[in-house]
Amino acid sequence: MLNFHSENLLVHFRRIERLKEEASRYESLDLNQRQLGDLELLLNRAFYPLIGYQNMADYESVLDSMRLVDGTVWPVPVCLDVSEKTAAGLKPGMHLALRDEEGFMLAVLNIEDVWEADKKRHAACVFGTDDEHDHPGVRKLYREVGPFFVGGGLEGLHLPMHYDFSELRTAPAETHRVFTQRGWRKVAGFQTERHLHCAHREMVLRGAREAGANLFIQPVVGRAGPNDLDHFTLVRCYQEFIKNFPRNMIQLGLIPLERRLAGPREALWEAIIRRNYGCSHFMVSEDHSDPFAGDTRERFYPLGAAQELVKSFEDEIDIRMIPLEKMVYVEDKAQYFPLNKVEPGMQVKEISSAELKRRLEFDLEIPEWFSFPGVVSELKKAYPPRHQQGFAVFITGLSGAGKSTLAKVLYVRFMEMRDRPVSLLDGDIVRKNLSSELSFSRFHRNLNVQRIGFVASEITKNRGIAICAPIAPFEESRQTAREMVSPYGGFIEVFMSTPLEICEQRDRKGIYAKAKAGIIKGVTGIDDPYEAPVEPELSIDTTDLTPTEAAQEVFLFLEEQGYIR
Ligand code: PPS
Repeated sequence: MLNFHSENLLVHFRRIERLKEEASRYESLDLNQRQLGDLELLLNRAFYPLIGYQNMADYESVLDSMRLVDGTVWPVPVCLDVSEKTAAGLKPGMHLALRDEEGFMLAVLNIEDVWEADKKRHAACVFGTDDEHDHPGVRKLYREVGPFFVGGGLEGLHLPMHYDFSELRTAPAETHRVFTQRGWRKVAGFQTERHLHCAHREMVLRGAREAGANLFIQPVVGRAGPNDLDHFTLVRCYQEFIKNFPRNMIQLGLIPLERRLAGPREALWEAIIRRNYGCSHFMVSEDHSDPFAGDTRERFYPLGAAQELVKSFEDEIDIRMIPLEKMVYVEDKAQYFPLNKVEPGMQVKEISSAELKRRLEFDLEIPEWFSFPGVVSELKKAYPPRHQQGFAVFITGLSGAGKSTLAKVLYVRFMEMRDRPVSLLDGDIVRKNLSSELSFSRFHRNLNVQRIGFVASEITKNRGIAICAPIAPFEESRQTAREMVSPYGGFIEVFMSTPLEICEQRDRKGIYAKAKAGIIKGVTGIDDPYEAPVEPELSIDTTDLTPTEAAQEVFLFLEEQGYIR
């Protein structure tokens, strides 16, 4: 059990002042989000009994036997990873100041070992394969984790700071206190990172009741980044979810754990961590921490292996395993049943997450047997129906193909509708304001289109309409723009396919004449390429179309797709 004399690894304030003074002579490292999660769990003692990053001997022992050198069960390495360059400047006996992304010093690492990791061996031991194509956890280890590891004890100055949901980010010492205050002798920990609905309520309630335990729902969440829309929605949904339980039997807490997806080993590790938070039981599903859990692919680890491993260590790690059973809704009984108790002839109903998303997008019914009104209302706020989402109309084509004219007609018509804010990012406007220093080289054109994509994605995120009308001659940057906008709303690529001869005849700005006279070089369509879009949502040739007719094609498409009504 947690030793309350060391409920965290933070040092006394006089020692903090001393360390701050000395830190100017230390090497320094800014931790990324993944590393900050590990540091927080070391400092707040969720990783008890670790008092710092594992040294080489403990690391090797963890790989080989799932134990520290002293015999304590510990199945997953916790080391600080650094680049080759950083490692070259570090030696045993030195101190390393660990800082957050803003450079604020959080801890000092007293270095014991620095070594180059044998990642293949690491992967084979922890994940059961060294092939990155087989396992996303291995891919992450190879690609995102630094090649050198550093081990040593920690002196903490501050816990990493959080500005969102801070009241839910309870440390182990606090959860111990809460459980004791409430008189909870038995507490079952439940870890999740998904949206939770009625089936999950039935599943965790059933597990907790069988063990006679209260519930500690502890979702895994990272630090909120600027583009992290879903993180806020998830936590709001959890807050709504727990309202549907009997009173005084459920507690919600967030944990900044960077999951490795190491299947059974990870389940055992997570059980140890929950014990440190004060849980007496931990709920384990048959595919717990499997990299392919929750999708349609075959699981990487044998079903039930995680439950068996945790069960076999129950006494030693001092926490009981509760096997979780998948629950399904049986329509004729109007009730949830464990999957293995469903009899032939029973009508089972399910809604996949893809189907749920579709229903949200098209504003369709989400039945009460599936989810709770509070959860659905939070989801609706985050995933509004298409007619309330933002979108970008991205018009691309040669100079003179009719982009600006179409953009202007769309602009006034959207303004007339008055249901969403509208921004016009015409090629000329952008070139004057956002990209005034750029030339027409391939690199600069791509950069220009990328900037337009960024602005359009911000507008879309805030549920506005962005009308973009650059030439955008290259597929690569059009694709980048699509990727930036799509997470937040629709991206409608409109290819103005008006032939070059027609554009040349129009030549309103005279650029084709100048190009032919050799006054300007690198004009798109003349001596610079235009790559036609591969799969645009719409192709419009304005040779024989009026601007109103061209706009009507766009409106029909938007209506059909549900963006306007
Ligand atoms: S790009 O390729 O998307 O970055 O171009 P864009 O920002 O849309 O700018 C196109 C307008 O700039 C004028 N212009 C040129 N176009 C093409 N090639 C060269 N070399 C060039 N030099 C200046 C041109 O008038 C474009 O305006 P539109 O409205 O498209 O006719």
